[in-house]
Order: sequence, then structure tokens, then C-alpha cells
Amino acid sequence: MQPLTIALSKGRILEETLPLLVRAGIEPERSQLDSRRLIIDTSRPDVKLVIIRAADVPTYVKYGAADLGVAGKDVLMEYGGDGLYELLDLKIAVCRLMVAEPAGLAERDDPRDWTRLRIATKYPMTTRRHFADKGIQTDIIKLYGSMELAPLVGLCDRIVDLVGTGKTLKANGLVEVEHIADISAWLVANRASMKMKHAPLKDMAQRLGSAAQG
Ligand code: PRT
Ligand code: MG
Repeated sequence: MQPLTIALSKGRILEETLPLLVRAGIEPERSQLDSRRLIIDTSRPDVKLVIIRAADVPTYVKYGAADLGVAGKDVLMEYGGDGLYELLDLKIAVCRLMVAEPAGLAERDDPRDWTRLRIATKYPMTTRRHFADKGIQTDIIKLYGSMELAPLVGLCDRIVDLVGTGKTLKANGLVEVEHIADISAWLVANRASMKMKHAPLKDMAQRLGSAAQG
């Protein structure tokens, strides 16, 4: 069998992909998963997992360092899905990309009046594109995390961030004011692997697809 490498990120993506892999008949080596190893063997000698940062998954897959990867749609939108195939919506790690602002501002704010916005976000490209399409200019402040803090300390008026339960926004006195995109994790594939390893790749996508549905 031709070997297959699947890129995953620690945290949410790994946690929610593991049950799908198990249902697809791929049991990762538990002792390796719990260690600091970055290459994980599985019950299938031809399938290995590599554990990397979420934002690096598209890069590994694009360059063929991994044949397959699991990445949030937010990451794919921001870092470009070009150079790879978006094969399958796994419908895991579900959340939404939203514009949020302090509740006090929201009381007197009308998104229809927006012409220029100062926004803090981890997603500058996606944010700029979203507002440019609506003719709204943006001054974007790039952050790497804890976006919810930025409006509270005067860094910006609004943020663009992922919202799951909404608890983080609520705890920081922020409210959602505009929806940008629904987000879930996708199975992505390297373009060359799709040709060279067509059969094993298709088989894996099918197994994960039925695991995601069942
Ligand atoms: O943490 P690290 O810096 O290594 O990378 P990462 O933050 O990109 O990884 P991780 O594991 O946090 O997120 C991986 C992927 O999970 C993201 O790319 C999304 O596709 C997906 N996902 C799903 C989420 C959430 N739900 C989510 N709620 N990613 C982040 N959040 C954060 C959000 O940014 C906010 O701070 O959780 C907070 C809000 O949660 P609620 O439930 O309070 O609304
Ligand atoms: Mg995180």
C-alpha cells in the first residue's frame, strides 16, 4: 500500500478528528499521541499522522509534506485554499466567523452606516475581503489571539473572531453584530497526491466521509 500522511493540529481539530479516524478503522498509537512526538503511527502501517499548528496545515498539504490534512474553513479562507483540494466538509469544530463589538456601542451602531472600521483580528485577509466587497474601508490590527480583549482596552472598536457558544464574547461584554461565514473543518488533499495516490486517498476520504455522517 502507498503510505498516506494526514496533517492534524493539536487541540479541537485533533480531538474531533480522532473519533472519525477510529470509526474509519485508523487507531492512532495512544502512547505516541500522549507524548511529544510529532509523527504518530496508527494501526494501519501505511497511515501516519503529523501534528502541527492549525495555521500550518494548508502549507504542509500544499507542498506535499502531507497528502491529506484537516483544517478549519477559517484557516483555508485566510491562508488560501489554492494549491490544494477541499475534498470534504467533516462538519466538526463547528463555529462562525463574526464581527463583534461592545454591547454599549451596539446599542447605537447600525452596520448599514459603516464606511470605515478599525478592526482587530487574527484574520486580516478574510476581514479586508469581506468589507471590501461591501465598499467598507478597514484599518486592520493583526492579533494572534485573545481578540476579545482588544476593544476593552481601546485597541479597536470591533473585532472579527470565531464564536462557538458565545460565552467568551458574553464574558467580555461583547455582542455579535455581523455574520461573515459559517465555519467547520474540512478534509483537504495535496493536488499531486490526488493523482499519484488516487486509490488510497479516495478510500480514506470515503471512510472519513461515512464516519462524519454516522
Ligand atoms: O491555539 P493555536 O494558536 O495553536 O491555534 P488555533 O487557535 O488556530 O487552534 P485551535 O485548536 O484553537 O482551533 C482550531 C480550529 O478550531 C479553528 O481554526 C476553527 O476552525 C475551529 N474552532 C471551532 C474554533 C472554535 N470553534 C472556537 N470557539 N477555534 C477557536 N475558537 C475560539 C474563538 O477564537 C474564541 O476565542 O474559542 C473562543 C470562543 O468560543 P465560545 O465557545 O466562547 O464562543
Ligand atoms: Mg486556539
